[in-house]
Amino acid sequence: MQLPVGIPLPHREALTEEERIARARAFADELVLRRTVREFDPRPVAREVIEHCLRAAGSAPSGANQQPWRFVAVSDPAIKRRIHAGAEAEEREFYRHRATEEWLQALAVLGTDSEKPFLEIAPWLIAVFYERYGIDAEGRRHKRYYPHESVGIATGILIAALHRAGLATLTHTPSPMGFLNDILEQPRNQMPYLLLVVGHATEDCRVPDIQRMPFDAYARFV
Ligand code: IYR
Repeated sequence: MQLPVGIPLPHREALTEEERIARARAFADELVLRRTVREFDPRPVAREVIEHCLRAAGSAPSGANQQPWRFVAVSDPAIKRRIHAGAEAEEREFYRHRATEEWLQALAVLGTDSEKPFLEIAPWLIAVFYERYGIDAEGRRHKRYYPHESVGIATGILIAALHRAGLATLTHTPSPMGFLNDILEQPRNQMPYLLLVVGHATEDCRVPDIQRMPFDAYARFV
């Protein structure tokens, strides 16, 4: 197939099969060490690190190349305080009223509750949004294609990049997250997708005693 438009592929890497296997193994070996962390240290992280990780995230493939992701990286203590208050208000509702008994039971292994002190302690919060629709100069709305999938992929790359940079992350999903639009002054065509908490784990950080599925339980070859 000859594409009717386009430029020659700008980059490819010539590896031997051996090098390829070694790289694939090393990447997996590194990523499986990632653990979601809920006990963060206040130690700061340079903005440049966050910028590079966001650059990696922005390389994601997206529906019709519309790149519907928007990221707001927050280190301002006053804004973090407001996000903390907004998230805990929703979480209190969740744990007291919204969550079903079955949901609370599924969460028991994580030991979570509505208290989210890490939202002020961690040096960075990255609010992830997806564009529901674009708005052109005439104010017309334009549909975005596969925004959830596109932003999910970008967020996965972001988490991998942050891990590679030696940082701990927590994918936090207070629900609903409309308070993020208000606090961060993001327009209404942007839907909050996830709040990523980023920083260093505390010295004595503990994590839930949970395991990953065995490989054969989630992948097969035909
Ligand atoms: N958003 C709540 C509850 C929660 C829900 C799921 I699904 C999790 O995997 C973890 C927590 C909270 O952050 O506590």
